[in-house]
Amino acid sequence: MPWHWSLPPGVSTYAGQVDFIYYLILAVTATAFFIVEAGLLWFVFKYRGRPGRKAYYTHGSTKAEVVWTAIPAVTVVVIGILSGRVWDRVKGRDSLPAGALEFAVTAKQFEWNVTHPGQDGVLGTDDDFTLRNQLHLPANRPIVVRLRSEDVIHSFFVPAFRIKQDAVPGMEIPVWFEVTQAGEYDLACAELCGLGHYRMGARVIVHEQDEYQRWVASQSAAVAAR
Ligand SMILES: [Cu+2]
Repeated sequence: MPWHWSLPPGVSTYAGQVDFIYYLILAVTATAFFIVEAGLLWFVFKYRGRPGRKAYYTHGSTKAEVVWTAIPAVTVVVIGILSGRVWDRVKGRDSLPAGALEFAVTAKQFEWNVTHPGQDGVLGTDDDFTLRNQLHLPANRPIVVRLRSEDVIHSFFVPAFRIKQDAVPGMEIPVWFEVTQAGEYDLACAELCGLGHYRMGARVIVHEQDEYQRWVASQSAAVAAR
């Protein structure tokens, strides 16, 4: 992928909301950064050492303290409320969409094993098949990934979908997303999990719906022939 300053294009239904929070926080922190640095430089200049100037002691200003406490407090509460809504949609207790197509993803040092639901679209049946480092799914349909780990903590991260979730040994953690655009995307491990962490990547191949059906049929035929 070509290198960019900005985020990779977001291709999930909630990518826009996640990006809004990201850019809002970036704008707030960038504004604070430039104001603080400008103030610092101004004070360094204004109160520089000059002949005959004596040190001056002050107990500060209650008014200034109230202002510089209130503004960040209000800002943090507003960001908290706005991001809470996005969090609820993406990771909330009841956020899993009904009728989603389910996949089982098991992480281990240093690969992703993806069990696809097969032609019946149901996980845990005979026509399921497992691929290493490949996740094939249809666009414009809610997807649930049931995430597990066989050894240490890993993290399922698809930047283009704006989703990241730890895979924790002993737990099955569901993750949902819906992709709006067919294409190939990177799945990376986002939790330092050992010496091979850097190469723990996989491809997510998002098909159009009818193309996905054809692809599953061809895979199932291959499984049946074995
Ligand atoms: Cu890992």
